[in-house]
Amino acid sequence: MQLTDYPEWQALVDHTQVATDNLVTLFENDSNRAQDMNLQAAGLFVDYSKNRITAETLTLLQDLARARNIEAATTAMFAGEKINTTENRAVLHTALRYQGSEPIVVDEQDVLPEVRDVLRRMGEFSDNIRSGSWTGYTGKPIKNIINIGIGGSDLGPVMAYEALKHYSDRSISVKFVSNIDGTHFTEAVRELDAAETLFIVASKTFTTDETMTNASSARAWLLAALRDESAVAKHFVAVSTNNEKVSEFGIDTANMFGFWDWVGGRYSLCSAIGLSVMVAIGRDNFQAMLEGFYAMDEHFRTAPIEENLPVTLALISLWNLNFLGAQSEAILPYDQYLNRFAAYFQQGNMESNGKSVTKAGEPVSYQTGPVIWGEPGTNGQHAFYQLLHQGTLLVPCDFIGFAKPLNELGQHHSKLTANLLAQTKALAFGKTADTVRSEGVAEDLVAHKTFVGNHPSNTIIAKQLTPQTLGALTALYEHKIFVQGVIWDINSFDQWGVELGKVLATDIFKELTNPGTTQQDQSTNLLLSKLRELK
Ligand code: G6Q
Repeated sequence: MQLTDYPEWQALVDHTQVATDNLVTLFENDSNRAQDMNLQAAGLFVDYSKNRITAETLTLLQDLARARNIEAATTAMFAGEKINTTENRAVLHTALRYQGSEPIVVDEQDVLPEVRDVLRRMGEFSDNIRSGSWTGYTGKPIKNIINIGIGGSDLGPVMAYEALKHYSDRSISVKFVSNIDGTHFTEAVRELDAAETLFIVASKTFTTDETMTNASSARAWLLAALRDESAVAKHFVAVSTNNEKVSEFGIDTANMFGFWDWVGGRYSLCSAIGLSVMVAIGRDNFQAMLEGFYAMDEHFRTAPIEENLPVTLALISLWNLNFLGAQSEAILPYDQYLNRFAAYFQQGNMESNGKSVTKAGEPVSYQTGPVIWGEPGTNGQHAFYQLLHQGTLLVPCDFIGFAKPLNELGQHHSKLTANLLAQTKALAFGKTADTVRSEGVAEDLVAHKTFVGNHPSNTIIAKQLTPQTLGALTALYEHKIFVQGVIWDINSFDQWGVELGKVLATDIFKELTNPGTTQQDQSTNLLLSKLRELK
């Protein structure tokens, strides 16, 4: 049965027709609304009262979640069942941060001993780099780490490195090279001494063209400076599941950190893919981050649907997307350190839930994953918030803020927080034409200065941005994506949609480097000839 044929879905359709109340009215009619519409877990407090929902909306959404067996699906994921059906793989990123003592079995084998062994080796490696006991080919300690990876092997480490920079060792610079554009690599190494630089080549498959191309250029750059093949072993380590390819590249597998096919790229931050982050912040802080993830995992796994934070945020988001017509969601962290958080979940969400067939391969008849975007506050306020307040699109927003700043500086933090709260308030409650008029605004400007309000948002607050908080926050969004995927009956853990472009690029590359050897379409031919002409 298609999701839209479920009576629980129909009940929500009917409810949409009656639930026309505006946020102003919803708050006026219920003085306990804010008190009733919040949840806390793993150090995060979430106010979801500024959504166009009532208690009944939530109940109907929870009924839908139950009808889609969300609890059984969650149990299956945590138990290592092969829920990634198109690739026949378990989905066990939760095992990477599991702090308990029960075994987690995949293909009749407990995965935890290996998980913990890799973490221990990562810890030793990080200690050695940070203490200077790992030296480069010329005997100098390593001062620069460059992570070469893309997609899931880049965005997570970048996000977490930026988020936890406050906790990092500033005597080591950490950079990330992902783009196949040679500019990315060239600019990253521009002022670096090869003798002090170590490359972490992070690639699950060790076949990704961007990463292999950048890694080859890194090798050539290093050898141009150090002029001895044996230097590679002191300046390259690999994070991968592919021993053979790592050896082929010339990296000693003793310097390889493994992970497993049950770790999806965009869910791999807690695996060895996080090695650059561990080097930057040290093993204890990395462990604290894992504990934060685990705290949210445990909440998600055990809390009843009504009190479950990832489930609640997933359901409210689903309401906005499937019933109120939203097509995107903005993630707006009011913390400069979270400047890559929205970009991280742009991949996390869009690659997971940007699907249009069900698990059985049937076309869906409802909207699935939204466009995810966002920038840290307050920058966005001077850029795109105009559209949020007065545009024609409905864009639900998540605001994220902290009670205590990591960098105390005059009144900056109070001003930052005031802006966060002011934006959620302005979006929800707006400003009526009458109020504008009462301020003496000329009649021809009244419409321009009116804010209709009624824009939904969640506000997520924590005490301070710590490794634990980041872990909990990240797991919250991961599980939100999972819940929506289950309800939409799609496979959130494959990404076939990225394949076609890769194949076509290989063919076009041939044409670019060897004209006349392939058949292209008219438009591509014209663009190729224009590019040749302009070269
Ligand atoms: C993420 C995707 C994708 C992947 C990259 C890099 O879930 O699978 O973003 O992480 O394509 O792949 P490799 O790690 O294999 O280089």
